[in-house]
Amino acid sequence: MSSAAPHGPVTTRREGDVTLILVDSPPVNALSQAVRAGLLEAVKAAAADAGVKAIVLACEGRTFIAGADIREFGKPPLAPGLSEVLSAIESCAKPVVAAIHGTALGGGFEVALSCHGRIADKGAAVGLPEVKLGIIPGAGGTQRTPRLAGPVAALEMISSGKPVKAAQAKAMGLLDSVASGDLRAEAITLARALSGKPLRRTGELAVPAFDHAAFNKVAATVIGKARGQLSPVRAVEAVRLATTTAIGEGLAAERAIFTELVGSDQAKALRYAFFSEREVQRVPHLEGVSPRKVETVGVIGAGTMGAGIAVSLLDAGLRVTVVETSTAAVGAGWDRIAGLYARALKSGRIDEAGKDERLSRLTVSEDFGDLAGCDLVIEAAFEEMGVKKEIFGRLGAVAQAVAVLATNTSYLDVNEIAQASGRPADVIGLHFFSPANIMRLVEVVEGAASAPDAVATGVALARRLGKLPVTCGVCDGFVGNRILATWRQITDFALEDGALPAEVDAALEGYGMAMGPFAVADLAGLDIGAARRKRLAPTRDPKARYGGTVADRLCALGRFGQKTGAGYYRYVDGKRQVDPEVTAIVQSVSAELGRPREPFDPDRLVRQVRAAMANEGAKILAEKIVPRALDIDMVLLHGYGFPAWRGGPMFEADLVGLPTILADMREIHAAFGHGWEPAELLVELAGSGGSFGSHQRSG
Ligand code: 3H9
Repeated sequence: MSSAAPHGPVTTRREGDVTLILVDSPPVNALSQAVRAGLLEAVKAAAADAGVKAIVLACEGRTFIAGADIREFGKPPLAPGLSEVLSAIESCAKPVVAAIHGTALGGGFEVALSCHGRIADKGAAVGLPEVKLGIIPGAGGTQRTPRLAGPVAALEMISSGKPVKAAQAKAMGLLDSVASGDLRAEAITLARALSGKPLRRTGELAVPAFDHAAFNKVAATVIGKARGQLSPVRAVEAVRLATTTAIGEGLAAERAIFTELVGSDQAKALRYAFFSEREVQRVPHLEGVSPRKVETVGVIGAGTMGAGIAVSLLDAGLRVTVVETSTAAVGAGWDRIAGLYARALKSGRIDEAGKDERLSRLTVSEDFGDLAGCDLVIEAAFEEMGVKKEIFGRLGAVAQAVAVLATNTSYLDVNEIAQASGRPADVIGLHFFSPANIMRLVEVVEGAASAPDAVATGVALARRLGKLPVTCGVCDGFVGNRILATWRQITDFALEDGALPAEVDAALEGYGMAMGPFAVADLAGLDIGAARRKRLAPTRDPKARYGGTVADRLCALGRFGQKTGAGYYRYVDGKRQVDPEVTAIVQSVSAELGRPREPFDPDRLVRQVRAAMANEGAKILAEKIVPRALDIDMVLLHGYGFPAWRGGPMFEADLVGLPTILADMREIHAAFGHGWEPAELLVELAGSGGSFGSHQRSG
């Protein structure tokens, strides 16, 4: 029997003596006001209906409730609040069972936690990802999870924000069962079985005994890793409260922390990052353009980058042909790719069959002609214009007419490379980041002559690889490396003016960067920067301050970073250590350049770096290299370890205020001189009360 009670996105249906409450609010059944109101009404109605013995709560569409409606955050709260809905569910005299498919996240999982039973599909996952949005669970997640899973597991789950799969969630005590067949039917059976028995209300359970030392250890790790981000630290506080206070007090304290955090700049930044990550993939001028078909991809070069790209392509189910220049290089290339899979196997990321299946789709060849049948070819050869032009000349002749030809260059002019192919409309840049099989960012570079469908093909391929494509135009270093080159100069100047590498790294790691710039340089290899300085030397503006003397000196000594055991630091057992030899080099360079060494001011450096990034971003926007400030922010967040909780350099500049950024830029100009003038767009927006966020490319 079925009777529908229409209430916007929430409807009910009777299955005999069980009421099935169905949420249907695409795309992800977020808990908007209408969903909350509908749920409350449906639960109350079923509770009052004498013919109903039990209730099942399920969702239509691709997932169970994915959480609070993030778009409502920052606006005045609308009744009913989620806590009111949950207490109606938990206190209901009839059993309520959550039937979970897809993902039950955040407030969605909190709904499930307030039910008296939980059953999930095999492929489902549950989680409390709130810390990733700069908040903590605000409707009981921090208080109910420890009561089911124990405080240590709850702390790990809440402070990391990582979802857990159904089987693991069952083992942790978060689910009653994993469905073996029809989820809803099994949920109805469970609900009936619970009827007439004392109900297990999560909020009424005692927190199980736990290992206090283990809890403190996890807490210390979380706090140590937070590096300025508030939400994981506050999550520790909230979960700890569950172990020391009664449920009512714990819920109130959790709510207070949630309310405090939801209005914070960090939460605003993380919400912006969440939506921008999705928005960046909508490229306005490519709307409606169909990508070309891609099933077989060629890769030229099987070095570190080429091998990583090949693995990424194989993981996505594509056929891959890698071309190298000699028999020895073919063997080494195969070994490199197989080695990456051996590591994946060892870590349990794939199994033996998965490895074999992937490698069965791989060909490594010495014959350039093998690229003829590829739908798309990615060149990952040596970073030198002569080499690239020679390759694209041959590629233009060999590749089939419909193929897209991509270069993985980090800095070189894609237009010049495209011309060398003789078919520039087919050429784009696909700039992967190392290690290419892990890093999410791909800059999809649109040349002056690139056909829109070639660019759309690059975007579609990157998405298929599970990467985040950011489309941009041609300039030296594109978005990411161009901004990096600018602010790295500021850090180079800092060395000459009184700082030491470890002080600069500590300042920027304190700002939230994943790794300080000199530690990164040691990891990437100082030869990369040296090659760039050499390439740009003929066109370097003699009036502009040069900052590369310390780096040049280190390279001259063969200190190329971690791979040579020494760079800005020395490495003992893989650990970086301050090297007195570098201190001496830095000091002598200052003396040679006649620069007095001043006491290092970390706050000033951070302000300068922040302003320099935003200033270069303003130039990138004005030059129409990307259409929106969010494109720049997503590059920095996903490819350069910029702290997500700051939103990105453009978002942060808007938050700080463009007049302040402009004042910092003027100070930088006064200190470093020619080449450091504030960008025109920054001056204009600061003067007019505008923002980067509202500036959009026109034309
Ligand atoms: C919370 O719950 C707080 C509570 O503790 C306390 C409250 C008092 N709201 O990602 P997709 C949109 S905090 C609004 O591409 P997928 C998204 O913007 C919340 N909108 O799909 C996109 O829109 P568009 C905790 C949302 O299949 C569309 O849905 N929950 C929300 O790749 C499709 O999204 C989370 O943090 C939302 N909550 O992945 C979960 N979620 O099409 C956040 C999504 O216009 N969501 N949208 O671009 C996710 O992780 C993924 O969306 C999910 C699906 C895994 C669910």
